[in-house]
Amino acid sequence: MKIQVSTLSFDLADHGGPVGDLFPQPLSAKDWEPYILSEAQVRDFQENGYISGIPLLSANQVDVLNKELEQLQTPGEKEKELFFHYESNESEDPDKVLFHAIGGWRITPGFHDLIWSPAYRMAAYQLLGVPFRLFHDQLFCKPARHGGVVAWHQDFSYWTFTKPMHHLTCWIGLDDANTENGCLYYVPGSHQWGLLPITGLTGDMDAVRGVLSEEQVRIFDKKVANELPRGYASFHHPLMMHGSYANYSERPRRAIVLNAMADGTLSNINNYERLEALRHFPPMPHDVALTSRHFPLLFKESSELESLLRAVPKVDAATLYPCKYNVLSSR
Ligand SMILES: O=C(O)CCC(=O)C(=O)O
Ligand SMILES: [Fe+2]
Repeated sequence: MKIQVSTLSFDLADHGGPVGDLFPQPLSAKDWEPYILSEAQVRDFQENGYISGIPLLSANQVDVLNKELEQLQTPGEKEKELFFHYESNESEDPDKVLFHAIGGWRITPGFHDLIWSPAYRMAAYQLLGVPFRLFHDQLFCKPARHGGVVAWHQDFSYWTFTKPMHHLTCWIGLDDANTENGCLYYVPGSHQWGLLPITGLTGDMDAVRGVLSEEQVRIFDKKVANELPRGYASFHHPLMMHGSYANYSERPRRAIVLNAMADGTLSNINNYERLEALRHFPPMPHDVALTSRHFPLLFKESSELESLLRAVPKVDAATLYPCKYNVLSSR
């Protein structure tokens, strides 16, 4: 990958834009058009809480990222300090492995520039409905044969150190993912269940059932497998119920996840009980907007894009991201 910036910072968070040419950037409003989600896709997201089958990476981009992933899985001491979270094996099952790391975008150029992917940015803008920032990225990698689970959860249950709830997750496959190698599953419509408590991420797959109503358990059984070819993505709502089973297959199942938040999202850290989990995160003073270089602005409504943005289908943000979760998260 060609690096455009003459001197690269060791911490790529110092660069508030792409540092290479892996993700060519639109030069005019017209160049954004191929990435616009249809009216029907936006409606599906609003109704079901997720959409899938979005092409995001070319074969070459996947190869570059998988190469860089090798570096992220064997980082030097100094590189490791840049991660907000790093577990080479977070699985609670001693016979399984789940690599989980947050902050890879600060370390290698490909993962850094991925957050600037135009396909990602246009879709995320339409599904959030407003200008947004990177919240953080997450690598979830399951090796062949003994890859661990990611238990059923809602992302926002882990994110109540921010407010209000106006976030979006993008899951991107770095391998073909299907039911054999531990693809993600969704429960359509579960984004309307309200905020549920944390029941664990890497232990008992089904722990969340203990906090669901009978009706929810019934709907839960209508889960759908999010099978995707590598380079394709799904997007889900911060209250969407999702999880992935073990990988017993002969293939790895690697994924990079991008989490975005509306520009103007505030820290709610004084109301957060799991401060230990944030010990490597940047300072986030309570009630102050998260605007530092660790949370780069990825999409703004510039004058150049104005007429295009008026025309693109967008979610009804007030319905989809109701402010009551602001109150709930301050309990
Ligand atoms: O990759 C997985 O299995 C889990 C991903 C996840 O929890 C997410 O995308 O929010
Ligand atoms: Fe998640």
